[in-house]
Amino acid sequence: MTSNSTTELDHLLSRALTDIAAADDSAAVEQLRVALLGRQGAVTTQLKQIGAQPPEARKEFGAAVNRVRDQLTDALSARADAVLAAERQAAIAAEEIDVTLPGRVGHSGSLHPVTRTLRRIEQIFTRAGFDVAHGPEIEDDFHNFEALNIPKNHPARAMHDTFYVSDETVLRTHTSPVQIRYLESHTPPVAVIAPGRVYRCDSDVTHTPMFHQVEGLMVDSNVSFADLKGALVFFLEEFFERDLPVRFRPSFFPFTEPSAEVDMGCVFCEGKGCRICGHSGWIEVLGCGMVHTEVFRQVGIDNEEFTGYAFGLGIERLAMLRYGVDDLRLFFENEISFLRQFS
Ligand code: 2NL
Repeated sequence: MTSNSTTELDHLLSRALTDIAAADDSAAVEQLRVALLGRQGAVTTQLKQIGAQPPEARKEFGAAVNRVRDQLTDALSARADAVLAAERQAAIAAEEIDVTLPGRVGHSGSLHPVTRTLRRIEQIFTRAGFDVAHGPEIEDDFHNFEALNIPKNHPARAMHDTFYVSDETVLRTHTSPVQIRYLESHTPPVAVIAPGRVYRCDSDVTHTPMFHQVEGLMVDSNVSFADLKGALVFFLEEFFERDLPVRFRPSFFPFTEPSAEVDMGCVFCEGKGCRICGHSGWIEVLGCGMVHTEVFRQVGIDNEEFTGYAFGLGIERLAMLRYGVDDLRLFFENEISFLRQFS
């Protein structure tokens, strides 16, 4: 064997071993295997040279090339195993789940502020002995208007901004018709509140076409305006959880006589005067009065034997005052950041 060939083989072997040691993934090892032992590979090329050696050198050269081939085969195989093991280890580490990490807490919902306010109002009145009545949101003309002393062509119909379903059918403009129905099916004494959705064809910054109302009605012998005042002052002080100045101003409703609007001392400025109360120190919260004799006549209640008081209030309005909400429309936009504040 020529020393030239031996040196070439030694170089091939040591370069190949260095390359194999540096191959850091399966693809690199495979690439080296092809480059060394493949059909056109460096070692294969040497094997093909055996025949070209002088006859006396062939045996030794052949043995040397075979040793190099065997050594590199072993080195490649060992490197492939090591690289594959490392790759599996990395894949497992990447998929590892840390079961000791804290869990994600689910968000629980909350009641809408209008619902909360309504429940609070119902609780106060049921504790005082009032029944809670419900009725249809699509009403006939008789229960929504006629029985409440609002005949056809009466100017009061104009101030109700009614949604008409047909000539004789409307979306109720107040929950009074629920109380008319209650009076048709119960005999006095009665004490009832009627909460629910009402509809008016009106939409601006301070009006929504649907809003919520609670009306109340008490009918018995000897019910007086003093009873009305006592009930409403009790209700407002319970609702706002404080002593409140309350005043009754003469007003007009077709279904009550006399009628009054009720103001309470402004809860924002303690009556000193602010933007919310128009610098008057008072906020209007209710309408009320003694049930009109015509209403009793319509439902067949004897005006000689019975008297009654009635009142109506807007739930959104009370919710705004209780929770300090300054824009009615927030109740209907369902902004999650707004609603979360009531959980
Ligand atoms: C208001 C005013 C009011 C009534 C509602 C009523 C019901 C019957 C008979 C007589 Cl069955 N009256 N309801 C009385 C006075 C005022 O509501 O400002 N509501 C938001």
